[in-house]
Amino acid sequence: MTGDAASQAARATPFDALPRTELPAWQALAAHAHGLRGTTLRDLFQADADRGTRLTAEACGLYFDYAKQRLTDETKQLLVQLARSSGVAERAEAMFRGERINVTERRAVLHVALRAPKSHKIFFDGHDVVPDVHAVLEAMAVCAEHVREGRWLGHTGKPIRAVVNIGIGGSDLGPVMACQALRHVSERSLTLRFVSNVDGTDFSEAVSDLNPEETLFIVSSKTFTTQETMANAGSARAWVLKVFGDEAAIARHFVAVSTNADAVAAFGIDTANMFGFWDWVGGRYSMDSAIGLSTMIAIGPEAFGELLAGFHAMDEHFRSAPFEENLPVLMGLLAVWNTTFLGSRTIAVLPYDQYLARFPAYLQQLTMESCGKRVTLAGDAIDPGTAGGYTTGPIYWGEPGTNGQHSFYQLIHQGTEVIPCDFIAFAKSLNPLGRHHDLLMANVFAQAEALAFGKSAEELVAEGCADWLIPHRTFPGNRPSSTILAEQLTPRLLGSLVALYEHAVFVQGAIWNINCFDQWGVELGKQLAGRIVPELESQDAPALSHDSSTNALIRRYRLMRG
Ligand code: G6Q
Repeated sequence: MTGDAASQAARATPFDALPRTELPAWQALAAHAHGLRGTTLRDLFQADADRGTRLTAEACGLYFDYAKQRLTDETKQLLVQLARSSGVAERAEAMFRGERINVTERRAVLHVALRAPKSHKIFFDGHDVVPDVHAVLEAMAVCAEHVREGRWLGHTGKPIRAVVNIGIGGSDLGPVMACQALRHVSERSLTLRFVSNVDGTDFSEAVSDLNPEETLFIVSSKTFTTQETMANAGSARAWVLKVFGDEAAIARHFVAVSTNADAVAAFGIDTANMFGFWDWVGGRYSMDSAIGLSTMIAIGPEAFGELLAGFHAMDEHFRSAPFEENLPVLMGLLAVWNTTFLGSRTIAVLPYDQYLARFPAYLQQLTMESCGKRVTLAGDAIDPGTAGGYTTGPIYWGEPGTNGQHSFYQLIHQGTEVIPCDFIAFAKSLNPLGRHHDLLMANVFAQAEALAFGKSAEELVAEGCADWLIPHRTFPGNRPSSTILAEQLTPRLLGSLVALYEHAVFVQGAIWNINCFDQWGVELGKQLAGRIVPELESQDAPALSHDSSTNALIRRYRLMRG
C-alpha cells in the first residue's frame, strides 16, 4: 500500500469498503422492486385509507408528502435498512466532526459550521472554527450595512446604489437563487446584478445601465484563479478605471470574497476589503459563507441570520431525527429508490412559486456536481454495465409551475420516461392578488393527483370519448411525486429547504459510496480551455494537435472571425 493509500484507508469509515450490491438490504430492495412491478399507485391508495397522511414527515416548517411515490411500508423499511447498513449516520457524524471525508481533495466538509450558532463548537484539526465563521459574518454585516444605508461611498463621494457579483458556479448560483427567492425582503433601492459567463455579453448587459460612480463589484472566487471570473473582474476593473483613471478608485469599487488573499492583493483589491472562507467549504455548499455577501447586502444581516438559522435547524434535524422521520434521509432514499432500483434517470423539481425560479438551476449544480460520479470512494468502477455496478446521480431539472404545465409536463404525463417530481408550494402568497394563489395551488395539487392516478380508458368511455381517441387520451398514471408544502417563503424557510437538499445529496452519496464533494470534471474544464486560448489568440496560424474535428473548428473560427 502506498503512503497515500494507507492514509486514505486510515481515514475511511468501515462502510467505505462494503460493496453496496452485496448488502442484504440492497439485494432485498432489488427483489422487492421487481415484485412491485404490477402494483400501481391506484392500488396502493385503494388498499390503504391512511396512506396519504402516514407517508409524510414534517420538520423545520416543511411538510413532506411522499405518499405518491411508488413504495410501500416494506419498501420504506428496506430503504431505511439500506441507509443504516451503508453507514449514513456514521458518515454524517464524520462530517460534523470535521474529518477529511472529501478524500480525493483531502478536505473536511464543514458547511454545517457556516450556520452554527456562536455557542456551538466545531473542530477542524483541533481548532474551533465557529468563532472564525462569526468574525467573517460580522465583517460582512458591517459592509452590508454601509452599502444598504448609503454610507459606502464611491470614488467621487456618491453612495453605492448597484452591486454586481462576479463569480461562477458555486460562487454565483447560490446568491443568484437566494437574491431572487428573497426579493420580497430585499432593499429595493439597490440594484443587484450577477455576472458569471465569460461571454462578454453577460458583463456588458449587466453594467450597460449602471453608473460606475455608484457601482460596487464583489469578485467572488474561492480560488481567485477561475478564468471566467478573472476575465470578468478584469473587464470590471477596466470599466471603472476608464471613468476615474485612478487606481485609488479600485478600493472604493471592489471587494473580494475568496480563500486566496495573495491573488486578491495581486489583483489590486485591498485585503481589508476581502471576506474570507476556508477550503473546507465546497463551492456548491458555499451560499451561506462569505459567498453570500451579495445576498446579505440585498436582504440585510438580520434576514441573513434568519436564513442561517433555517439551515442550522435542518442540520440539527438531519443529525438527530430517526431515519423514518428524517426529511433529508427520506428524500435521499427516494432518489436512490427511483434512480437505482426503479430506473428513473431524471428528477424534476417544480416550485410553484415565482420567487424560486432559479431554484432548479441551483439544485442542478448541488445534485449533479455532487452525485455525478462513476467510481466508489475506493476508486472501483460502478458503471451500471460493470460487475456490481449501479446507476448513480440522476439528472435534476425543472422550471416554476404553472409555466412548465404548458410545455414539458406533457412528457411527464404521457411520455415513455417515468420522471419523479418534487413539487414545492407555499400556503401563503407573498403577493396576494385576487384568486391567483388558490389558482396556483389548485394546479399543484391537480398535477400531482393526475400524475399518480392518470385517467383510464373506462373513465374516458364513461365521458363519451370516441374509441379511436381513447389511446391518445389515456393517462397511465403511476407517475411518482413528492410534495413539499410550507406556510410561506421566508429567509428561514429557504435555509431549511436548501439544507434539506444538501443533506439529501449527502445521503445519496453515502449509499452510492461515492465522493459527493469533489468535482474533477469541473477541474478538467478549467484546464482544457486554457490549452486552446493561446491557439486562438496567436497572430500566426499555430500548429494544431487536437483531433481533426477540433482542429477544423478552430481553423474555421479563426477564418470567420476575420
Ligand atoms: C463547486 C465547484 C465549482 C466552483 C466554480 C467557481 O462546487 O467547485 O462550481 O464553484 O468553478 O470556482 P471559484 O470560486 O474558485 O472561482
